[in-house]
Amino acid sequence: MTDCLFCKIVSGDVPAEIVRESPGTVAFRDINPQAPTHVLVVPRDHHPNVAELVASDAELLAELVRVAHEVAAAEGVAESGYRLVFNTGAQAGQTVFHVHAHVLGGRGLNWPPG
Ligand code: DGP
Repeated sequence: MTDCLFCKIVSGDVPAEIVRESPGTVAFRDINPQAPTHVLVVPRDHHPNVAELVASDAELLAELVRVAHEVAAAEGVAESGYRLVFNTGAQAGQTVFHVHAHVLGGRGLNWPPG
C-alpha cells in the first residue's frame, strides 16, 4: 500500500530503528515509547489488523508472535515479563492500520489497561 506508514518503514522509504528482521516480519522501535522496551513487530505484507491477518495467513501471524518473543528475549525482558498488544480498531486505540504487535516491557505494567 503506497499510503501506509508501516509499508514505507518496511520498504525503507521511512526511517526507523530496526531491531530484528525475519523472512516475513520487521521489528522496529516505537517512535513514542510507553515503556523502556517498546518495539513494534509488523508483517512485511500489508494486512490492516490482526483479525484479517489470522484469516488470510495464520502462519505469518505465528511468525510475528515468535519474532515478538525473540525481541523480548533480546531486550532482556522475557524473564521479568512483557506484554504483547494488538490494538484492533479505532476504539481500541489503533491509529496505524497495518497490523502490528506492541512488545512492551522493562517496567511494571498496570492491569487493566486504560
Ligand atoms: P497503534 O496506536 O496501536 O496503531 O500504534 C501505532 C504506533 O505507531 C504508536 O505507538 C506510535 C507508532 N508510530 C507512529 N508513527 C511512527 C513512525 O513514524 N515511526 C515509528 N517508529 N513508530 C511510529
